[in-house]
Amino acid sequence: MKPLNIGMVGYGFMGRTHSNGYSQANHFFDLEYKPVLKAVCARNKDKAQAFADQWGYESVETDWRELLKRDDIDAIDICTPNNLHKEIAIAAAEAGKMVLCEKPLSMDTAEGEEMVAAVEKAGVANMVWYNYRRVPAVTLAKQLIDEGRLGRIFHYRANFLQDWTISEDVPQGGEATWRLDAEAAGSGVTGDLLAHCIDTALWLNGDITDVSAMTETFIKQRTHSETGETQEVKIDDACAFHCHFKNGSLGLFESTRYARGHKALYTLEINGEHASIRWDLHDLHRLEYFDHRDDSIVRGWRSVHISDGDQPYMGNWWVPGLNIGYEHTFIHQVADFLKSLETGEPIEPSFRSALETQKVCDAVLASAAERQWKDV
Ligand code: SOE
Repeated sequence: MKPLNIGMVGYGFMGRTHSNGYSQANHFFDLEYKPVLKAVCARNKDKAQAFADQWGYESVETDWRELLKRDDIDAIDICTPNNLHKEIAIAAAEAGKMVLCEKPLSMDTAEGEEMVAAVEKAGVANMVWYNYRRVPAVTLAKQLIDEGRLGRIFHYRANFLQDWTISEDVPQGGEATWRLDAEAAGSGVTGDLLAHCIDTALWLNGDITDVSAMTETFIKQRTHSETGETQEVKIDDACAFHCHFKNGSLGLFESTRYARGHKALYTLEINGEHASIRWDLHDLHRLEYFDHRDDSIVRGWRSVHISDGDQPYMGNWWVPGLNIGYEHTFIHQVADFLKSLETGEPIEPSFRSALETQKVCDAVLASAAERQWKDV
């Protein structure tokens, strides 16, 4: 087996999902390459060491520039807040490292363009962790659409609903709540949550041509967790937009962190001429499917339990009838990445594809700010 030496920058929630992916992929997938957890890098040495001990990283760095200088690192995995993606990704590409970047690719399109240029100029393998493409039910949805089972698509609808920032006591900034700080995150739910919905939509239903959006910031001031100062909140707490797809269908998207009762409810529904598809992250191993061509006396929504060996990824897991979950999407992404190194076929989403999501996010935010339709 060929080793693939990983240097990971950051060790938060995503650091754990990725590390688990690296540790598990070769147990379940037949692959030539095997990730080796070489180094984890974070400013706080004690915390980085504790993370390294827990997940089996061989060493620790406290400066990502030192990590890039190391000859024993093949791939840099960026799990930092969004404002650091660009600098690290470009330097990593220039150092000849493969670059795996957490979503969203960048703070905005301009940054994303520089990142795409850097990885393409360096000719290094690259990908962005839009993991929901690799939920087996979502991958199956892609297969059904590509087979033409839905026919002409009329509607694409997606939501990503959470409720963890309703209290005004939730601070902004710092390690745990950087997603509320515009300086670190770039935007709020648009870049954090709708970016997932947009990535899946572009993959399943093609390009978005123009958007009309509204955003709201419900809590205007929060305490900064590091400085203790009360500061204006500059992120979008909620965002809704509608849009046209290039294929003529209409899109409707909503995301908020103020939907009491919903923790991470990502849902999507696609309505076509012959059939419709519905999926829900809280029940992620099911794909709902309605086919109008069924015999009318038994026609209705089917809830397909995705656990059989002929459904995407499932042949690599347990036995039919047994579910897998959220963490498996990252294992799939690692397995697909390693396979892409083997075959030379680039993995998706690449930086270039993720840039398309960034363009839609920028158009959405501009549309909301200017109260106007915006072309993507
Ligand atoms: C935010 O709460 C978050 O963790 C996102 O950052 C992730 O991308 C999403 O998958 C789950 O929610």
